[in-house]
Amino acid sequence: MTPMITAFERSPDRGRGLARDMRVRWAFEEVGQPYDVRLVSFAEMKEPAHRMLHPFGQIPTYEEGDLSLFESGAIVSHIAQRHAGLLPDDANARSRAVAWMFAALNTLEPPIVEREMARLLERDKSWYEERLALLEDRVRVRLGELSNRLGDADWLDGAFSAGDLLMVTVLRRLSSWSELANYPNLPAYVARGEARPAYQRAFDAQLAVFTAGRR
Ligand SMILES: N[C@@H](CCC(=O)N[C@@H](CS)C(=O)NCC(=O)O)C(=O)O
Repeated sequence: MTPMITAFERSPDRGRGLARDMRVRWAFEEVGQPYDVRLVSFAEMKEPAHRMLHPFGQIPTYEEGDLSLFESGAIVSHIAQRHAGLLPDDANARSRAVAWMFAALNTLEPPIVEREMARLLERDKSWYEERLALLEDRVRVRLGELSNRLGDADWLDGAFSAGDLLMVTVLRRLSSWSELANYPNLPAYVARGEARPAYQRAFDAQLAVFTAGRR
């Protein structure tokens, strides 16, 4: 049975691969699993039918047979556990890769998204500049720590894993901020991820949704 995921009918990022279906598409492409996509509008995401799949009324969701999942990390984890290619065979190495998946979503993504949200929603507040400086410092701390750990390695722990897949998608959220360039191994790391053929197929597929919707 072909798994079905949901994605934005009209992605606010105009198909730049920042919506979280991108990481799920990339995981499918890495393991060679075909998938179908159901596009949903913002209104549909808040309808009871969609909330049965996703309690928070968001994308992406995953359906296969009688299994339905939400949370991009849980979906990538499911794909990585069902197929070879995204998690090492060695039990300890596998657990370390899972640790990097959590690090991407729990330690890096929150301050990055917090900064994004402030820029989107709080610009008119009297305290905006002060708060933004604080949020940006928090992101810088994490980038410095990640950069130190990555050093001159290609990937976070040996071979490319689901941990790298999630970390690259999280770091890509910073692409419109020049800060990443201050940690030169990080843009290079992101570029290595983006150069993977599986990434490119996933990117093209989600961009095609946006381009088709413009006609
Ligand atoms: N933690 C969730 C976040 C999901 C999320 O924020 N999805 C966004 C798209 S990237 C969304 O559906 N936004 C629309 C909304 O919240 O109304 C995950 O990783 O799947």
